[in-house]
Amino acid sequence: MTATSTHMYPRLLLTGAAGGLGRALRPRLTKRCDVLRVSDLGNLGDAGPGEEVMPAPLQDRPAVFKLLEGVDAVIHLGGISTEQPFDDIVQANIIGAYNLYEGARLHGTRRIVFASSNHVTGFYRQDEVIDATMPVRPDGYYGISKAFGENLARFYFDRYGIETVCLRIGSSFPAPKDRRMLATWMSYDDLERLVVASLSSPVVGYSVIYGMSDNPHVWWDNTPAKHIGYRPQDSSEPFRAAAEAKQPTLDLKDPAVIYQGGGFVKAGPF
Ligand code: NAI
Ligand code: 15L
Repeated sequence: MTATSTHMYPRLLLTGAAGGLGRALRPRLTKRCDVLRVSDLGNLGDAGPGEEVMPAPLQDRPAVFKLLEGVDAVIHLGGISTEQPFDDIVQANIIGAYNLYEGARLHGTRRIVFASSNHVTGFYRQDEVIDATMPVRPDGYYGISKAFGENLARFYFDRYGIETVCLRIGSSFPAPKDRRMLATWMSYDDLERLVVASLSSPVVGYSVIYGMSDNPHVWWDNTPAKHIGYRPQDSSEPFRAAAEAKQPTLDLKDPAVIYQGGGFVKAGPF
């Protein structure tokens, strides 16, 4: 917090601001800082009150360094969000993450909230409950790129003291799309709660937390991340009947039903 601002992080950077989660968070985050700098490859529209619009491809190092100038904290959502050919993933998610952390180091950014993914551990089974202290089991190149981002965050904390909360987001959409998402779903309101908790928790160091609502059956135990203070208030339960009607039976031999990563475990080859 500065002498002239009431916000802990006066200037926030939101990458991936033109995407699904970026569009949901943008109006919510403008209220929580003096200036919200929004960035993406896609159409960001005009800058609203308290906003700066700075388009940038994440793989463009000079552009990303510029993006970090004067930034106190980052919500890093930008990048490829599904399983895709490795060469594309490398540019956006691996080189892009390096550029972001290096820019943060150069410009003194203090905290990063990194949109990781449940696909970092997608090859655990749906009949087991895991927590973030267990070894990663990525379910594709996308999951591997998120595991790289988490390791990069760990390194930038250990060496440079830049704090990160890695959000292993489950499925954040307006509603669960299938029966798997009854376990993995996170509402946009809970996403906002999770991001706000990740920014405002006094000491996070390097932390990893699964992003899900208060769903009745879940595969992830967030006990190791209690210090973040995330309290989900929504649940997938009201969507259960519709999801079961859409998908009345499950093929228990289908890898998408066996593993937590769902369809991602069998995506490709490209
Ligand atoms: P999205 O695909 O709608 O948004 C990602 C944004 O990143 C897009 O607007 C895209 O233009 C931008 N982008 C892609 N490549 C870029 C590049 N090279 N340079 C600059 N910008 C680039 O994805 P969504 O759903 O909004 O997810 C946001 C973040 O959260 C992603 O990192 C995703 O991997 C992660 N996540 C999302 C989940 C969800 O359920 N929505 C679940 C788990 C993780
Ligand atoms: C993700 O990481 C993806 O970004 C998102 O599109 C969803 O498919 C989600 O995981 C999921 O696992 O449902």
